[in-house]
Amino acid sequence: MALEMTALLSVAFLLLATQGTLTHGGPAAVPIRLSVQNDLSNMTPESYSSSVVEGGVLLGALRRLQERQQHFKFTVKEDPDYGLLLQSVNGVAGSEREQTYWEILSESSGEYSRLDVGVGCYKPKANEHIILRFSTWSKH
Ligand code: B12
Repeated sequence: MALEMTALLSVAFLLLATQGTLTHGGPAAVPIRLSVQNDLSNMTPESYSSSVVEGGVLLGALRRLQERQQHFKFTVKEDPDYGLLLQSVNGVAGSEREQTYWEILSESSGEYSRLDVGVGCYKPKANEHIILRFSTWSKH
C-alpha cells in the first residue's frame, strides 16, 4: 500500500514538473549590452542591459529595453527591400538632408565591426556589446 502511494505521488510530481516546464519554460534569455553614442552632439554615452530570446533578433532586445527603461526610446521605418531601418534613438532621428543615420556596431575587446544587416535581422550572441552610434554618411 505504502509502495503504491509512493509510486502514485511520484507520477503526480512528474506530471506537475512537466506541466511547469511546458508553461513556464519557453526559450532562454540571451543577455546583451547596449550603448548609445552620439559623437555629433557631444552627449555622454549611455549604457543599458537588455536581453533577447535565444535565436531572436536585435529588435526584440530594443523593444524589451524600451518597455522597461523610461529613458530609452527608438523608432523604426520599414524599407521594402531590407526590412527595418533604425530611424531614431532617444528622440534623435537620422536625416536625409543632414546625411545622418544610426550606425549599428558590435564591439569585442576594443574592436568595432559594423553589422551587415539591420535590427530586424541581426541575431545577437550572448553578452554581445551592441553600439548604436549617431553618424554621418557622405555621397560618393
Ligand atoms: C547607401 C547605403 C546606406 C546609407 C543610406 C543613405 C542614403 N540615403 O543614401 C546609410 C549609410 C544610411 C546606410 C546605413 C546602413 N546600411 Co546600408 N547601404 C547603402 C548601399 C551602399 C546603397 C543603397 C542605395 O543607395 N540604393 C539606391 C537607392 C536609389 O535605393 P533605395 O531603396 O532608395 O535605398 C535605400 C535603402 O537601401 C536604405 N538602406 C540603406 N541601408 C539600409 C540598411 C537597412 C537594414 C535598411 C532597412 C535600409 C537601408 O537607404 C537607402 C536610401 O534611402 C547599400 C548596398 C547597395 N549597393 O545597394 C547598403 C545596404 C543596403 N546597407 C546595409 C546595411 C547592413 C546597413 C546598416 C545596417 C549598417 C550598420 N551596421 O549600421 C545601416 C542601417 C542602420 C540602421 N539605422 O538601421 C546592407 C543591408 C543588408 C541587409 N540584408 O539588411 C546593404 C545591402 C550593404 C551590404 N551588403 O552590407 N546604408
